[in-house]
Amino acid sequence: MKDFNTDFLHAYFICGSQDVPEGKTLPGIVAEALAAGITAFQFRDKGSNSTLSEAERLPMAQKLHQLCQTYHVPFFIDDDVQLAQQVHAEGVHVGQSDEEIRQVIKEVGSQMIIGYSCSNLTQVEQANKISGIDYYGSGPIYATQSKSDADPEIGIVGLSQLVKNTARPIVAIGGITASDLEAIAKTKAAGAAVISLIAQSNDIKQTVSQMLTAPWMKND
Ligand code: TZP
Ligand code: MG
Repeated sequence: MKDFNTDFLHAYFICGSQDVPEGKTLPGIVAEALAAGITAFQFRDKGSNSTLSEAERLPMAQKLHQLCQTYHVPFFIDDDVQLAQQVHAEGVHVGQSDEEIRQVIKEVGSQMIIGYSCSNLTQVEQANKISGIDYYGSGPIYATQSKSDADPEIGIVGLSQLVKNTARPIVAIGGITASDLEAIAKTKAAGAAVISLIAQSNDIKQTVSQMLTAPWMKND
């Protein structure tokens, strides 16, 4: 059975081999982030800068899932429902152009947490009509270096508009830095999802602590 809690979205770390700075390893960064207290992890390995082959992706996903289990932190797979099933991930996150969301819900919605990217108001309103989605990822708040085909930035104003019209918790994503967290929390978004803020941090413990202590809404 799936177990979803909005608090999972407070400090949501996304990372794949393409995001790892020189001198670090993917399991090393994930272990550091977990020890620092991240509340969810998503394995998102893609693009021309990925250093993993198809064959290496499965054992890496298994290893990262095991690490997450040690910390009782939910493990998500980006896009790849089959890989998520193979490693018994707690969740899967799909975009608008990935496998059709209704199909994903049919296949794994009873076992896995379902995240869905909704970049703008039209997409949120459409998604609100579909049952079985647990949370939405917003459109990029700011410019991002971590996704080459990112949708247009929506800013804090755009995020507020999505939050006001959503039927589900929304995690903010895209170019988020520590100084943005307070404004993001004030929109009543459920949390922040980041790649570079953690992957490129010189002090992961402090970065994650800033994410955890942003004034997120109390969920009780
Ligand atoms: N989806 C929208 S923006 C983005 C994804 C996966 C990348 C976020 O990375 P960063 O480094 O936190 O901007
Ligand atoms: Mg995707």
